[in-house]
Amino acid sequence: MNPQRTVKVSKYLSRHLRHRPGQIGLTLDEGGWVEIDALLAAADAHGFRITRDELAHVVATNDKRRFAVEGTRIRARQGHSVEVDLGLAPAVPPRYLHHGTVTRFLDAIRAEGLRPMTRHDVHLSADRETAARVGARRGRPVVLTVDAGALHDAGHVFRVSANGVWLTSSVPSSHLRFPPGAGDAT
Ligand code: HQG
Repeated sequence: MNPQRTVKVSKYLSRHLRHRPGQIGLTLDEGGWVEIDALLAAADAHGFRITRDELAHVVATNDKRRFAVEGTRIRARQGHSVEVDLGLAPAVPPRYLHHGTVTRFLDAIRAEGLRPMTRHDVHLSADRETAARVGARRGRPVVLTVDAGALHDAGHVFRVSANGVWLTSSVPSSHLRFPPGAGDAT
């Protein structure tokens, strides 16, 4: 399977398992699961044929382990905009977590903290390198440090997805550290 095809299938799966299942007539259950047969049939019926081997390859080799298969079902591990309950237990975060963003969002983030925007949760990374990669999707990355230990002590709930993404509902500006000079450049 060539790399472009792998990315294309992965994006298609992300789109319909996280954001727009209804667009191809799929319904996710409350945990975000769908039968693999139903997914493949729905994709086929909407002009995007995925073979069973391709699906297995994408699930197994995905760089961020975005998809989970259990028995005959599949779901996205995180990143949903549709309402799902991933059933993740609250977890104690490390003292610091990291969030990658870009300069143009900093004024808003300083004013209102990190908000989940179109997703369920704010996504945080345990290491700066991963956060930098997340920010770099939009431009030159700016990595913010989140005082996760203090937030947790203050009663904020954190969860960690099976592929190591930390999730929380919001991060107030008071618990964010901005790199020196961030926001001064364009
Ligand atoms: C920003 C990808 C203005 C936030 C990645 C981010 C990640 C604000 C954008 C995962 C804001 C939301 C998540 C505020 C936050 N005002 N902007 N108050 N608060 N923002 O894509 O964290 O490939 O929803 O900084 O690798 O960038 O999908 O979140 O720039 O793991 O598996 O609003 O998505 O993974 O963007 O990325 P996103 P994210 P996948």
